[in-house]
Amino acid sequence: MRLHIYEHCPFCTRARLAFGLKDVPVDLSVILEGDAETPIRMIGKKAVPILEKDDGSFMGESLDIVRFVDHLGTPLFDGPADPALDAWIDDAWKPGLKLFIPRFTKGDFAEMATPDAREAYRAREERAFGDLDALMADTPALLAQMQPKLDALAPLLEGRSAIGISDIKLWPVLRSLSIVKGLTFPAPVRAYAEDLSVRGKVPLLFDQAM
Ligand SMILES: N[C@@H](CCC(=O)N[C@@H](CS)C(=O)NCC(=O)O)C(=O)O
Repeated sequence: MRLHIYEHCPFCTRARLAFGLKDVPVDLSVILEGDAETPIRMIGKKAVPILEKDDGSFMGESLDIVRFVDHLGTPLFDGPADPALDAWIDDAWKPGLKLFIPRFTKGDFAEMATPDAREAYRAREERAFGDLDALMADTPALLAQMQPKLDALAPLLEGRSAIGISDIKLWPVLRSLSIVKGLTFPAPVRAYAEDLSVRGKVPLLFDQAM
């Protein structure tokens, strides 16, 4: 099987994490930003992740892919969602985007391997979020908004070992936030993020924090 992704994409990260946690081998293939033809040929629209199955068929939608890989063995993610974690994600998603999206446009990701691809991504995000330089300039206010949310997540993750569908949604948000310099991950949040990175075989982004 082959998973077509952008490396920065939190939805792609859900699928990558599921494959890693399930220990199901999958080849990764990065689509260049600006290449609409490849995803449209596969699923009829420009969106990733896309799973290319061994029978040559394609599947889009991150949570459909997660469900598919989960059911290849004993399901891990079929249990009830964690309402507290889901509420945290809902609360943190929008301010989080404002912090990590402008940084993604400057990051070291294979889908931006050419200047044209990077510009295609920057232009796509600018259409969605407006002036990205203005968002970067707003960093102090956005950090002040996000830090208490990360602090409030700590007690929810303290000693958490069970893995379910809420973790598949939460961890990619934390991975995305790990590119943001100036945010402090409280110890239990950092430990959770590192643990799932190892178990899920997806790197965090602390090494390119900006
Ligand atoms: N509901 C979709 C959302 C996927 C999504 O929005 N992916 C983004 C990348 S992070 C995308 O492909 N955007 C369209 C584009 O590249 O133009 C899913 O969960 O798979």
